Amino acid sequence: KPITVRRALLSVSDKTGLVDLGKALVARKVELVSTGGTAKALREAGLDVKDVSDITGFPEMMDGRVKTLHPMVHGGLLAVRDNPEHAAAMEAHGIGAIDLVVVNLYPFQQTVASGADRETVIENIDIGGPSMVRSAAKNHDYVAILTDPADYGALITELDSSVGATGLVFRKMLAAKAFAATAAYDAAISQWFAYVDQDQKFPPRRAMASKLVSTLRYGENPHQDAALYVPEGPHVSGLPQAVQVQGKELSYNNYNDANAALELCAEFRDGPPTVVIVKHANPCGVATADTLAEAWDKALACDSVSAFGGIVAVNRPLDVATAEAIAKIFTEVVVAPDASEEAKAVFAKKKNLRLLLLSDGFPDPRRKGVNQVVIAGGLLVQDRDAGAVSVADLKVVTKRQPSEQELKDCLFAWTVARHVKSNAIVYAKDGQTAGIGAGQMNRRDSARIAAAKAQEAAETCGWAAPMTVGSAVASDAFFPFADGLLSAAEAGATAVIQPGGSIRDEEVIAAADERGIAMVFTGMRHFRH
Ligand code: 93A
Repeated sequence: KPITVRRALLSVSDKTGLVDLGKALVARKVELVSTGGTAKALREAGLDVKDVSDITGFPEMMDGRVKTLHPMVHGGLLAVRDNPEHAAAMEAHGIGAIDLVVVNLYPFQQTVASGADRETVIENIDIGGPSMVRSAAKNHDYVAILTDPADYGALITELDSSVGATGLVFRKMLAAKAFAATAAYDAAISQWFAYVDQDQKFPPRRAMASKLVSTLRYGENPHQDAALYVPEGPHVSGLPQAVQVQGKELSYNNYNDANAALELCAEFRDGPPTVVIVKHANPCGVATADTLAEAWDKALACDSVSAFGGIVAVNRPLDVATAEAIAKIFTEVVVAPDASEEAKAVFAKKKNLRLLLLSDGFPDPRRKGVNQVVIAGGLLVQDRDAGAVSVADLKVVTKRQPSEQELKDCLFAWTVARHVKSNAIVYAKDGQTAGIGAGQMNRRDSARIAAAKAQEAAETCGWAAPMTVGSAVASDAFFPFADGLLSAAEAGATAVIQPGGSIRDEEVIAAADERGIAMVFTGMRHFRH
């Protein structure tokens, strides 16, 4: 059913596009009714506007808390016009129909994000706005509800294509969007009350409202539909923001891998130049050096086979030398805090390579947050793994103390290992991963794979010995048996970092002592399944 738009109620906090919309409506013979600030803005643009207070017969009162909460407004929004009783009630009380509502709400989320005091936050809980949005959306058979300035253009197109009326399909689409907007708004308010205002901790909150950003070409596989959402609400400030500078549209797997690269690289955000190469959400090479270009060479050396088609993250603005080196192999995505014009020019020749620049740099790797995993019958929610140990927390359990260099290598390997799928074994030497074993069902296999990869790297690079010789090895969880440690010793590792806590710790320590290995316990494990 087309509904001719004769009267519009406008009440907006975000006045973007308001005047243009008002003008377009007036030009189409639509009568405008508005609340205080909105009416003022329209009048200043020379438009004729009626005040809501003239319709309700009440002034806006109580600091604006009560302005549109009135039967003259909600009757005009909710009346089922084809229902004789509703029509009679409108007639009896002189309620005029409202055909179009344009509302956006008090900026609650922005007020919270600005660090405003409690009173200001509470005052920015919009009551009248969501009420109008919900009334109009419920009655979408008759009323069109605009909650997003981005839709103003579409409304005018709609009016012009159906002689000043809106169609049901259009109104239904707007109603769906309107309820999503009020739901997200209320979720933000409820989260603020539950977690910010009360400083509540566990259980981790699940109800993070999210908004659709885009539908993706497909999911992990071409037969799966997929979409990207971003969270809304008071917890989202501080999340990383990236701008895609060039390249094809990001795929589902690209997002997932780029995320893994970003999270690992964030560990080194205050460190020396660092390059992370990720493949299938696991790092296949990580290195720090004096320059990014050098770090790239070292990271690539770890597993140049896997790096093909990889995702790269760097912790410094991308320079031309590094860009040229990266461009030599097929790379899906590069994540960087910035890039020089020359580096961008190098990538510009690679049409498919996606370059993501982080507008606010890398996020705090220890920031609070939640992880969610969907299981067959529900949703598992946990705090993100923000735990960390400092050098002071490490306990040397072997006869031999690690040297300063070994300790450095241990911590580097440990940092990488927490970003590797369990069971994770990482060999490292001189700020460079030597071999990474990921995702095996037993720790000994991960250790063997990591050593085998280091061996392969040595053959590819023409080194006399694999880098595992004289390396440090990290294990994301304790060695349940001595075999994992023995396999590390065989590969030439001289230092071990692991959580400890196995009932066979004594056995593992004895095996290390027998081989002159220095071992430290962290007391904290980093499973990642
Ligand atoms: O304080 S309210 O919850 N009470 C109301 O009756 C009411 N009516 C509209 N907030 C209310 N609004 C909101 O005022 C709208 O959602 C909009 O965000 C804002 C527009 O006010 P103004 O036109 O004065 O700028």
